[in-house]
Amino acid sequence: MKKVITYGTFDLLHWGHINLLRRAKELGDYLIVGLSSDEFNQIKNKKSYHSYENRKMILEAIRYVDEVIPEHNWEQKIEDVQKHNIDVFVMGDDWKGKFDYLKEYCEVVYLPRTVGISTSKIKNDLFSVK
Ligand code: C2G
Repeated sequence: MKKVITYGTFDLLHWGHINLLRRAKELGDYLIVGLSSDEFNQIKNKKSYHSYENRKMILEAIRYVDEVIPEHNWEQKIEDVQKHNIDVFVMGDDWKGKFDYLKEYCEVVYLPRTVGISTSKIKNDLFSVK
């Protein structure tokens, strides 16, 4: 079984996230998502609208996602890759190059980001709606 992992906050889930998850799953048979905890979001300087538990519930309802694990820090990826016997690590290409150190442990794939949608765009567009 070819195992894939990806990480993120996945708040205000949108079609760009789904595009990423779909393509990540196409690279293997089993997709794990390392979901940023509420505390780690603070370290990432990201405020998520939905709590970790609710973001986890939403992700677990997606057909492409097989398992959700917590992402607590920047340093856990090597351990996660080894512990879960990961074959492929996937991220959107806004992270291109940032996780190349994982090439020692698994394949590293950066997929093109979906243009035209982002959580911050959703927030900005909603905020400007009168
Ligand atoms: N993404 C995408 N297209 C978009 C928006 C997001 O492909 N229009 C991808 C991102 O590149 C990322 C994933 O969807 O691979 C999740 O996005 P975020 O929740 O914004 O993830 P981020 O905050 O970048 O966290 O350790 C890694 C970090 O946890 C990544």
